[in-house]
Amino acid sequence: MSPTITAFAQSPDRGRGLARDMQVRWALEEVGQPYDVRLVSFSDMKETAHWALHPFGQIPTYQDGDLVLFESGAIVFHLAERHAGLLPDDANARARAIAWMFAALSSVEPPILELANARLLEGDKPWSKERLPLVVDRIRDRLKQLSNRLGDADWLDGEFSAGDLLMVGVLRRLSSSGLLDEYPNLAAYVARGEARPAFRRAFAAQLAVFTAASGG
Ligand code: GTB
Repeated sequence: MSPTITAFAQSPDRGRGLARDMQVRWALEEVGQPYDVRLVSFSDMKETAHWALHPFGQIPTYQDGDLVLFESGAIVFHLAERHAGLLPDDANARARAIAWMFAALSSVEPPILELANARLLEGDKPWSKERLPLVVDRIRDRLKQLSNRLGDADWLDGEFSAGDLLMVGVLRRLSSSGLLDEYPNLAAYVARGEARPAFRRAFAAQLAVFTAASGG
């Protein structure tokens, strides 16, 4: 039986593929693993049945037989460990690719999430205007470092890996901010990720959910 993931029945990103089921879908497509999707509403996610799958009442979740997983990074890692295509065979190269997975989620993503929170949750606070440039500068610091490391390479460490998949997923959150365009090699890196056939299939699948939900 195919694994089942959960995704938003109506994603607030309006089909831009920014919710985290996108990374899981992408990884499943990269490794050629068919999957089912169970769509959940915001209220479904706060029901007892969903708490049993996800301790924070969120998407995505992943169920395969007896195995239930949450956290998109852990799900991508699980898929990368069990299928060929997302982690190199060489032990050292594999360890470095895993380091990039952690880097995406624990070094690059936090300031990006901070900006989303600063805009969405704190935008109306009297101190918000003063704080925003500081938050943006913290993102720029990280992007500059990442841009320096990537240089003119296609991917972060040799062949495309789960590290690139997660990093591109994180950087895509900046697409509408204009910040990525300040680092042309990072913008090109994201575009390379988005051009992968597996990404395009995953993107189309999540967009179809949004289109159907909005009656299109
Ligand atoms: N660390 C977890 C993971 O990586 O799996 C984070 C999971 C998470 O944040 N899930 C969000 C969720 O379920 C959806 S993806 N939220 C509902 C809730 O907490 O009640 C985050 C997300 C949401 C919306 C947009 N957007 O509109 O652009 C982008 C990303």
